[in-house]
Amino acid sequence: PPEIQRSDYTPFAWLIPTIRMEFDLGLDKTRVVTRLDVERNPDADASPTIRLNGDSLELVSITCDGGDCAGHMMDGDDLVVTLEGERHTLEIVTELDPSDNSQLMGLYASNGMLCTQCEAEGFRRITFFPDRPDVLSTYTVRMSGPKAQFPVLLCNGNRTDAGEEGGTHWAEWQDPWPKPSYLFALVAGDLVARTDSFTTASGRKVELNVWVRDGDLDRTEHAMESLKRSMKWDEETFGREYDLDLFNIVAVSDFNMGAMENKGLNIFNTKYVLADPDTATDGDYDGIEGVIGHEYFHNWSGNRITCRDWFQLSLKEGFTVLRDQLFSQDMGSAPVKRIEDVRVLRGVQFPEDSGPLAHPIRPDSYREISNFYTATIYNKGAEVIRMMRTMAGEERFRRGTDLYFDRHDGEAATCEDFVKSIEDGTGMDLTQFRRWYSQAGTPKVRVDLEHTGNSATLKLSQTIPATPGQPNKKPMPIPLKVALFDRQSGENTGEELVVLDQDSAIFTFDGFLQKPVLSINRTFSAPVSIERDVSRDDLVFLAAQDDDPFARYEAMQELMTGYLVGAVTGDLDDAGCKTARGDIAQAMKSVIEDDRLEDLMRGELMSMPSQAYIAEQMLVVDPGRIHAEREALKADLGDRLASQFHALYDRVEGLPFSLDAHAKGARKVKTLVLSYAAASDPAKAAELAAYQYDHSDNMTDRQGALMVLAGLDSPERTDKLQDFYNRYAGNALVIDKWFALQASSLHPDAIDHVKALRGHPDFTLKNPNRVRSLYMAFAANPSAFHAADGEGYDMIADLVLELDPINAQTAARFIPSLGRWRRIEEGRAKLMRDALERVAAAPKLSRDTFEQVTRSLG
Ligand code: DPP
Ligand code: ZN
Repeated sequence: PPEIQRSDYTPFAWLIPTIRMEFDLGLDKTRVVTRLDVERNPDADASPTIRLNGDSLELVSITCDGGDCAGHMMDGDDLVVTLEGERHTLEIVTELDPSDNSQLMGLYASNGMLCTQCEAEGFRRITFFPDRPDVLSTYTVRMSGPKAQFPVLLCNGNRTDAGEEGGTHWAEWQDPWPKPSYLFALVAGDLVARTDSFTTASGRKVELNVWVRDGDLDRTEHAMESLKRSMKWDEETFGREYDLDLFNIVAVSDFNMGAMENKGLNIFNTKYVLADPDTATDGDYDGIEGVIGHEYFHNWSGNRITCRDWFQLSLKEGFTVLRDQLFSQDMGSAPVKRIEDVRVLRGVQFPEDSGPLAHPIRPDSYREISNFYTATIYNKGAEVIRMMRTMAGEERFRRGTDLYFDRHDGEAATCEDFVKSIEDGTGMDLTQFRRWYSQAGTPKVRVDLEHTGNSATLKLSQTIPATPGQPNKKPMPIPLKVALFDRQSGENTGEELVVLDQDSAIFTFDGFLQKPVLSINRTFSAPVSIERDVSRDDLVFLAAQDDDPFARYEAMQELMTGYLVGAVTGDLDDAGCKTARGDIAQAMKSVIEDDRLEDLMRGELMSMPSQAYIAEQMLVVDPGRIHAEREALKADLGDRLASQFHALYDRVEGLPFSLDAHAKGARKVKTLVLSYAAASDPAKAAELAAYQYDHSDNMTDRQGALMVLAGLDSPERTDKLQDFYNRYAGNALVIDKWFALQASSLHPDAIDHVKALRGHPDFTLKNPNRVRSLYMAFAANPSAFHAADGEGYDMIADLVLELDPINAQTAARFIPSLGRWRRIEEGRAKLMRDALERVAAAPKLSRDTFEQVTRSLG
């Protein structure tokens, strides 16, 4: 398959101002009649033909202006029509089999209902159309089908008419807002709604519905409340008001992504809709609020202003992720949310940026766009915009976004349009900053602090590692929030923002008779990795008293990471290891005993760096060694701090269930205590976890206990896993947790458990949530996945080969775990490559998997 280049962009030769579609719906056969009004685009080079994209489509018929359409031919999957003159009406008939659509792109059947997913290129699986985001049309859609089977018929926009005849009914929907085809959506099925309303700032009363299957209604309250909060927040924070009288959300259980922002008809993975305390964890509640916000915010950043082409994906995704992050920060604990977001960035995006799939947030080429819905486009994209906000300040940044929304409303825009708006609106010069859009790789910032006389000198230098296709990088502006602490008083002289925009720079701070303690990259103001020689004393100091909660967290992480890297590489001898562990225990003790801390934040400070993050600090990694050292540190801390951990557990144990921060914090530290105990005193931990499991009245405590038990070799493990399964049989989302807990467990036989679960009657390759619950969890479980004999790699390769023909998009998502081979010790690296080569050698691969495998071997 060819590579598509960003530089090749040309506007489409035709405009399609209106489109009318008629769907005659059936699970096995749906007939689609599409009428396109096409006219020449005065802003594009004229073309004698119009290319209508198709994918696995059967053309039933085509007419032009009501008559024969002599000049049409198939070119691969596309339909190319020769057209003379200025404007025409094309009518195209296609026939689909939604129940046979296991790719879950286009129109497909899920649990007896029909639904669609069109982003990025699914519309071409419904009808022939210029399926690109810069062709904007107003849609009128008539849908009809058996009323008993599909009592509810939904589409974008407003319902304008409906009727019934015999057992068949129909509805007509009109969306007044021109949109690209990827935002088209349709749903038909037996659904019930939670209904509510929201009145916008200017007085528009909007009907809100969350549609689910009968029986799930009592798990939709949190989703609805999150939606109303999102609508209000976007008015207050970004001045964005909703623009239709109706907003529908539909939950479906078979879905490739988290959710989709189709205009007026968001379609969601059930995972991001359904919640009650008995079945959803605190993390699930937060995830729902964040994703509901995300999709809602797309109504402006994505739908009203969309992307000119898919290279601009971060225009809508980076900005919308930032918007949902800020929303969640405002709804809960801002520092804890920031820490969570940074953890995702470092755990997923940093590895991507240092591996074979590294790409800039605005890529230059792709083969399959589905492969570019990445942590780089989304999360690093959000960080890049966050840096602009940090440099401008909130108020000025808002002037920039106001200008962007004003200037480009109704358009298909580019990342450059966004940056220019921020530049003009804030008055900043972002010429050099634009490099963040074109250069891949996580910058490394070397930091040295020197002290002479009464001044402290901060020396900074940056390097950006080479990435595929980009051997040499230019320096980028890196905004770093800095504070200097007086060692005695524990006070700092105020936070400052320094911007490193050269290869290196020096900043001087006067008024320090003694060398101060440096706190840098506070709130994680730049998505970089900091390299510095910092004493453990300074880290212990910052962990205990930095006034920026993120910096405290960072100091704890650095303390533990520094030790673990030293232990794994052998840079620390036995005596050095011992002192280091003592220092970590001391810092952890102050964290446990600091009564000014909220438990939610305490939990963050108590958390160990992930294995992926530790691995990122080393050039070549032995996953087995990292795992062993990390577990040993856990056991050591569990031992040394046993009485503090137990006191903490006892303090929070009796707190009644609620969703407030206090109670959430209690639940978080309880399970953390269990996991430290599991490493130091497994028998005691099993007993305590079983007790927590039995006495819990909520999923967070129950899942936390079961997570700990799943890693232990104890009779309670078998008991509680069985109990959990029986208790929740038939609840797909909870059974997903049951699979995931076992696949991600620290149990030495986890790999065998996964193999056995593959044959469980509840396992299916047809449902992406279920596939991910077993295999994504497994691929992210370092001790199991990196089994020294390569069995874990083979299991993932087998999965990819089997899943690829069924659901290519989901299959391709497993390739990056194998693509890390260059950073893994030799023995395993070869086995990982072998697994990739076996996939590459398959006779027929999807474009998705082919691209990922090729780049990973490259
Ligand atoms: N639905 C996906 C998201 O919201 C893709 N747009 O990020
Ligand atoms: Zn999005």
